[in-house]
Amino acid sequence: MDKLVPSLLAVAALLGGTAMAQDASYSYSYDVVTSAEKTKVILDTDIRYNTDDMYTLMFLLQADAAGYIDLLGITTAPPGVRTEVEGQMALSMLEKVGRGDIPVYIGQNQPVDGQWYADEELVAQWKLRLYDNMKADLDPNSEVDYSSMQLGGEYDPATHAGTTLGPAEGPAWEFMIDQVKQYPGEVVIMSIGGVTNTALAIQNDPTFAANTSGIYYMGGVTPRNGANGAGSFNWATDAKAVNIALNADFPRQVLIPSEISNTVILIKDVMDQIVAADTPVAKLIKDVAYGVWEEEPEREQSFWDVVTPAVLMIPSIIDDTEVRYMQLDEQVGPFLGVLRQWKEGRQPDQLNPVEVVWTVHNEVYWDFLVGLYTTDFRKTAN
Ligand SMILES: [Ca+2]
Repeated sequence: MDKLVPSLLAVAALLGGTAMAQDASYSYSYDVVTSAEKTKVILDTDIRYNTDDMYTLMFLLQADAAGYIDLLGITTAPPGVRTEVEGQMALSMLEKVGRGDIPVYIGQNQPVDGQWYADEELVAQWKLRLYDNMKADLDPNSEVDYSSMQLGGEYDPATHAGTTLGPAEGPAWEFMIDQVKQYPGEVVIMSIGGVTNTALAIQNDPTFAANTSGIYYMGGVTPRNGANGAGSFNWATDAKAVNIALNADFPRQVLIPSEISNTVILIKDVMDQIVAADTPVAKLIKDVAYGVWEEEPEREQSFWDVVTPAVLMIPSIIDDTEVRYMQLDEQVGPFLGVLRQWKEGRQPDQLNPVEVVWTVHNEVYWDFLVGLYTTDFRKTAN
């Protein structure tokens, strides 16, 4: 869909605010289509400090406090670091912002079949993704590589994983199944890491996918011209899991492809607006992430996962979208995780449509994000 983009003011007028924040610092109104009553979210994430996943969690916590969604819980996923460590970090973040009420479930570290992953030689030979992560999984005492905490800051265990909270009992996939049974038709799976937990939920409950509200993925290099896409960080970690999900009967599948990182870019001006606020979420971001922006004011940071919740809550933020049909290569070898795609009308019969979001209206996006992070919804709640 290529269309003229009206001016932002015209967009704001068209949107006609159905869910305006009560804080006057919001300069636009937004047509938030979700609500806590109808939209329950499970965040399936390879969360670590100072990653886009951290910003996504903060986004969802504020949206939950604002009543835009009901955040049911967090499930930890590959490929970031070991899922137990991710769980600790998530709990540490939740404790810091006073949201220990959100449960954290530890996900499965290894891919659904687990076969190629356990063969270190094979992985090295084909230079498969996540070799370091695999080593850490096989040897829990090995040094964990935190270099992917790319949004700033040195890793400090006391700050980044220290918490008095503990994870919830039971595997992540079981939590997913239980919640979908409790809220049929209302649960959104927000998959911003490997898709392993979701695939396990599908395998363990044939009614699972159809009874969700849909799945929103971040992953999958998906060239606009229809060419094959290289294995992405999130999806190549468990190509089989992605195919299980793509082939499941979700009412809706939406993909924010990795290419969104080319157009949605965090800059210091936005960070400055965020850290000026005294909300717990803004304070956490300031404490752990702002230092690198002071050291390097000109830096530009891709924002991958954090686009996903905005697309869920404000579909009108989508600038350009198209349906594609896709499968990943799941054979162990040089093409593992490579995405093959078909345009509408040319797809094999058995494949499901995926709504791919190529670009969003960036000004509206950043304005909404800053408003969310900097509004203390608990103070303005009735
Ligand atoms: Ca992620």
